[in-house]
Amino acid sequence: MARYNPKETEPRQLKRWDDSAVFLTSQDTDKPSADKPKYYVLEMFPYPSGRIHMGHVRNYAMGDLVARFKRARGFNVLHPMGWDAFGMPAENAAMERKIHPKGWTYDNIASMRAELKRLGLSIDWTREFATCDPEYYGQQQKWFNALLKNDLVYRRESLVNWDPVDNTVLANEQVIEGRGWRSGAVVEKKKLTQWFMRITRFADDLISGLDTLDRWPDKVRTMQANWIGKSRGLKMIFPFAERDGGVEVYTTRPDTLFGASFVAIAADHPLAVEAAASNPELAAFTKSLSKGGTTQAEIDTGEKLGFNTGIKVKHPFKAGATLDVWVANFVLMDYGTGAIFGCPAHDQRDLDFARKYDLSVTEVVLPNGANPDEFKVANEAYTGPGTIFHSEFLDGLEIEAAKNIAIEKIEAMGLGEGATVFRLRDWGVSRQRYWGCPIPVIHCDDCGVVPVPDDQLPVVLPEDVTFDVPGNPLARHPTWKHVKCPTCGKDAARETDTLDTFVDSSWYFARFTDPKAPNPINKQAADYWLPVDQYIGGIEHAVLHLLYARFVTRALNHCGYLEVKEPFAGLFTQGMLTHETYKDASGHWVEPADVEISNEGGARKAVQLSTGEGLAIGDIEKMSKSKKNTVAPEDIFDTYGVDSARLFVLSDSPPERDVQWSTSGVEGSWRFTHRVWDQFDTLPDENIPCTDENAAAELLKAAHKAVKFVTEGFEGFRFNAAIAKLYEFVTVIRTSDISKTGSQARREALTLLAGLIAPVTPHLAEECWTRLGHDGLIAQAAWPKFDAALAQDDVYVMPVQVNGKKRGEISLPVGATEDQIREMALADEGVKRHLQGVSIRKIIIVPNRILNFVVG
Ligand code: ANZ
Ligand code: ZN
Repeated sequence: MARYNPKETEPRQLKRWDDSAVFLTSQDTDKPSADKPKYYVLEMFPYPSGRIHMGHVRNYAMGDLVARFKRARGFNVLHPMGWDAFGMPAENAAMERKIHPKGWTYDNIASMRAELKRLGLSIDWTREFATCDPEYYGQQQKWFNALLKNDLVYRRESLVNWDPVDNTVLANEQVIEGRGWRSGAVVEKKKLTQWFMRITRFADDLISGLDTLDRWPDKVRTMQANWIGKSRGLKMIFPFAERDGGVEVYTTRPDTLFGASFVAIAADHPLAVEAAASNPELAAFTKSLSKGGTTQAEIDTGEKLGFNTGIKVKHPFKAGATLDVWVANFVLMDYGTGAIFGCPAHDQRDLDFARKYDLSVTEVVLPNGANPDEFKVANEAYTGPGTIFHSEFLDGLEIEAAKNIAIEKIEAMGLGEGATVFRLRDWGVSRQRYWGCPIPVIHCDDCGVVPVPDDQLPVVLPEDVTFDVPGNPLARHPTWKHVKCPTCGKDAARETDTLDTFVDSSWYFARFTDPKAPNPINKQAADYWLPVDQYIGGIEHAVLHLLYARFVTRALNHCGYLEVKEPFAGLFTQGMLTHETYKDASGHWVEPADVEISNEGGARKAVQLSTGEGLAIGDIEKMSKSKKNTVAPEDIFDTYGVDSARLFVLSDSPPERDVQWSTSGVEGSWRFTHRVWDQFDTLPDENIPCTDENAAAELLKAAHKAVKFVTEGFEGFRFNAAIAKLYEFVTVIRTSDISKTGSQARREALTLLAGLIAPVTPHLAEECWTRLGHDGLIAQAAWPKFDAALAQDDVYVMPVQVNGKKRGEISLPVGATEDQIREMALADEGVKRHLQGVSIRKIIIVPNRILNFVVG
């Protein structure tokens, strides 16, 4: 009996797949593999950080399972791979280690490609590209200019987070407690002219499109809807008390107008700028606000600061009453109208502000059941339901009704109109960095912004750049930016901003459909392959990447590049990998590879291998470099083989949940692969006759049930449940007696088993296939079919209810008649007890489902 040796078989099978080019997808979308339906499966492409990690293994193992399964099921499958290769880490490496970002990136790609290839993924590698390839980003520059022409890209001044040490703009996410995430410098607010993509043009469509994505997790759809933040409210004017005109505010709570105690405007609101011009104290105040971040969390939790401008406005409903206009740091210019009315009793930020500056607090929403004479807010605003009070003509109304009446009244007074606004803001895509896609425009003093003509694209990054001083290497390059204007021929300057890397990843799935096309997108190929049927990736991309990709697809659609509007028909977000953590006596984390666990008398103990010291076992946490609780995929592949690693990450928990890596877990998978091989290895060559028809029938029944269960499990992303069934099936095979079943039934069972494991442990499956006597590849074989009659259960369990409450359960033979069902139910002890002393009015039987006695 030969022991299964993955070290020997895995490279051999990889070579067979390579040699026969089985995973290449036809480019020929005219005759797309004859009558096969298409299936596009894609895992979020990796950032080439240097090494693959266990999270990658899980993500790609899932995608590969789906790809192999669908291929076997008769689909024309597209399963490509590429690299999300621009971004800061390459520049950091350049700064810290004096390596060129390009060299660093392509070296990393080379080593990660080798690791991914070792995983045995059924990928069409001829379609591979990196987003830093000029062939890719040059095409991106083409569609960028098409968007510019279609007014979906524009330039404007905006307030940005500016890191004065790194000399760059930071995204909101990169500002941590008011400081730059890299430099630690206090971030400043700076006005810069930036490029934006007009994502807000599609705000409504991006919300309504969510309804069509019925194969997306609800959670992700909700997160996107919240991010886009559609709300109905009112834009209304508070007229100035002493002159014409007024301040326009945006509110979603016009029902609380009688509780207004002040009006507040953003520091960069035109009225604030005007007032500051003649008020040095106010000018100093607004200047001091230009520090600190602008994230929602910072605004909500940060200190509320204000300055009373002395300007007064009239309350629209209260004759003679006026409100002061303040400049406040929690009011943002680029949301709504940049001005609000504050109602401290029912908004926490307003309340914090009112308490700080001693402004009046008037309750206008009375919680249900509260006493109107006693209800007062203290330091917590009341934002719940209730009825309106202290509000004249709104008194006694519910909130929603009061909103409508207030809007009607303001409209009738000519002071405003009901309006819909979105929280979503246009996407700022300018980055003052080197390692990104150059924005393909030229600035000319006479002609303004001139797009680089298509026939002069790509605008390629210069390679002779320096990273020894902070700032943008493109801007300080001696020659690169100096060019002639393409329109008038005068001296002009290239744009030196590059694109946010989220732009690169917002269309790569479309480029994969024809990665060598001379235009950004080969429409025919894209229309054939898109949408992606199954997209798989981490939940951390629930908002940004997935929203940008949905937007760019709409923008490309708008410019005529493709037909679809939604890029991903199905989305699956897999859970993360976790591992126990270990700490030594001095509090340092210790990596699992240096730890031995023993189990003495039921107590788990950890010892550091390199020192022999005892270790403290800590919590199970997401694998991360900082806690050192990672395991290196290469080590696992070397020790247990690729198939065992794939099997473990797919089998341990439901794919949407976290999976805890453990040595004993992967050892279990490793043992299973051996057990499987042993069944094939011991299959006798000579024919052994069947001596017991029943035994053979039992074995085949188990086989066909397994095929049915696994097929449905793979289809429904219940990989772990399907694999559990495979374990069970292998046990049935092992414990069956071949001298009774005969070798023919055993061979049939094993043939089905080989097919079922092929998407999970593909190398092993090929070995088994060869062992069964096939010359070809199982990767090209059809998916096992089950015989419905054999796969059916003989008995099934039916719950029995009395007046809708479950009182018992009965086991029934398949095909039992209603009379038989009733008889069995009446004989059940639990049911009998509940039928005592009552009369049965009606018996409802839903065949195969449930029985209910209605009694009285
Ligand atoms: C008065 C009011 C009373 C408000 C109340 C809330 C509660 P969402 O739902 O997020 O759209 N707001 C409007 N524009 C703002 C800006 N530029 N910067 C900061 N805050 C702004 O939030 C809408 C609410 O956020 C608006 O409704 C406004 O405050 C505030 F009891 O108006 B509200
Ligand atoms: Zn010009």
